[in-house]
Amino acid sequence: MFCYQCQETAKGTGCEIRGVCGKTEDVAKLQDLLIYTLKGIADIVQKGKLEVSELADINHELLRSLFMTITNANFDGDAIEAQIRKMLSLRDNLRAKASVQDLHDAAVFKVDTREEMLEKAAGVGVLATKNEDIRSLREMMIYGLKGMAAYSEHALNIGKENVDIYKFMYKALASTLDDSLSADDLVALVLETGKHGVMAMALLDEANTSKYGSPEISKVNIGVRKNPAILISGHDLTDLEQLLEQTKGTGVDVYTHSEMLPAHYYPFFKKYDHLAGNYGNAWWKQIDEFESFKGPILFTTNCIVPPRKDEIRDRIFTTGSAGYPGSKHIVADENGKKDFSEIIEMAKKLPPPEEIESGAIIGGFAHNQVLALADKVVDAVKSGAIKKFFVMAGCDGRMKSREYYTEFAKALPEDTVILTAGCAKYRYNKLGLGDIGGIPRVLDAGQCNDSYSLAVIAMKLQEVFGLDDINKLPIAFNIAWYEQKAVIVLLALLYLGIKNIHLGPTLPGFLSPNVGKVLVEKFGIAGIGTVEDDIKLFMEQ
Ligand code: FSO
Ligand code: SF4
Repeated sequence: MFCYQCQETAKGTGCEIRGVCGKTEDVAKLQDLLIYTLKGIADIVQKGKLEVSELADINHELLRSLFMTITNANFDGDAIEAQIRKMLSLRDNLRAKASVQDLHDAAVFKVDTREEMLEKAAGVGVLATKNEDIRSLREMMIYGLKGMAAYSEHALNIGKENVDIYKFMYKALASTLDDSLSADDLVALVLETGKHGVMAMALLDEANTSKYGSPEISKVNIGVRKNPAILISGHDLTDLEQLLEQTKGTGVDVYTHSEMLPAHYYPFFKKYDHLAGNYGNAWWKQIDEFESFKGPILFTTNCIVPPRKDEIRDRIFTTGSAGYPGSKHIVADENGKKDFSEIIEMAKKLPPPEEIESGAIIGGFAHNQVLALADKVVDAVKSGAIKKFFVMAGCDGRMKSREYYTEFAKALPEDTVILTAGCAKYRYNKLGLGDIGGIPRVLDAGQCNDSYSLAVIAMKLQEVFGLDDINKLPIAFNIAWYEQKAVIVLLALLYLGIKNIHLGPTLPGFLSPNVGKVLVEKFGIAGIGTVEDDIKLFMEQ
């Protein structure tokens, strides 16, 4: 196996025996074959000039397939094998209908057994592209597509989709099979990926706010009550809605976990009294926190950490693109309805969660809420009360070097404000950093996709201050990344013209030296240094 798609990749260069995330060699290979199958479908769509708006089933399964291969989403080899079979059958039907000539092997290969799949996968993974720069660009694009697919799937679950996103996905996937494309062609496609990332995030923002209202300043309890409870993790708000409806009046409370925390900011969810609070911290702390939670856990997406004990695995349920071998997977019926009764019955028999923290945290600073406070914010900047904003969005992770972000937040001058989104926030959202004239010093916009909100805020401030360049704003970008949704967020920010982004705790292993050089020269991308040096550098910029 070879996988280097996330920040925790072995030695910073690639996992070759087993994933640091816990992904087995077989699962890694099956994921590679699934991606290869998608490339084959894209080849048929592109060469056959097929009308993408007429491919609804395939479009939706394309999102699902890409999402299943995101870091920490699906560890279940059987589920991935089943998805390969489904996509091969869709591919073969499409090919029969389209009758296109000169198709790539990805569009015609045949496999039958799991052994044949694994054998085929060995020759079509990341390392099949020999030139390291071309490989780097192809993979960066694919990782961007994975992030884009995740956001598009959440929007689709709310009934919103954009055919231009699917069209681009086919174009980009097919381009990774085309050996005639130069590095420059691929750089252009990578930037186009960012453009479509903005579209996907805007679509999801529209879907979320049209269904659940605009996030507003909210206080979220981080302590516990005395009732038995279910913990819901991941990013899908429609799953949360269904769970809350089904637990109404059962005596079972629901707590959010990790990236589900921002659900509390939406007006729609405030009517559920049994939505009791947020339990725990970023994804990687689940090993201990699931133990003390006591009740069942529902994963709607990543990030799953392979549980150390069977007892915990048996309390884990997955749905959507998530999966874990031995944990029960809940499938939607043809109307998208999911039956969570087994989880609710399990919760009733288990003890209530054990308290690990108490008090409350504040969030809900997505674009609408911040723009409602725009006068106050602009005044604070003009008067010098706020010197600088720091966008510290992205992900958290296990590496010790991520302590940098807590130290950085603590060391920032008191006239600065942190704009955050994603699970990166858990490194500094409980530090009690105070406020500036009533504006909290940590403004949480929401999930990682709500980084879009931060870009909207920046663009609005650019307009208010009458600046010709977004980079002249007093905003610095110090982003933490982990998995592929962060890749699409980064590409989206680059597309929006944002320069000098610092990316850590380490630069991606999938950047070849030459591709890394392009990012540095064209966009001023940099890594992180020491807290002291970086703060000095940012404040002088
Ligand atoms: Fe985090 Fe995991 Fe949201 Fe990611 S929980 S790391 S970028 O899945 O998606 O921020
Ligand atoms: Fe390694 Fe990350 Fe790939 Fe897992 S997702 S196998 S940790 S590079």
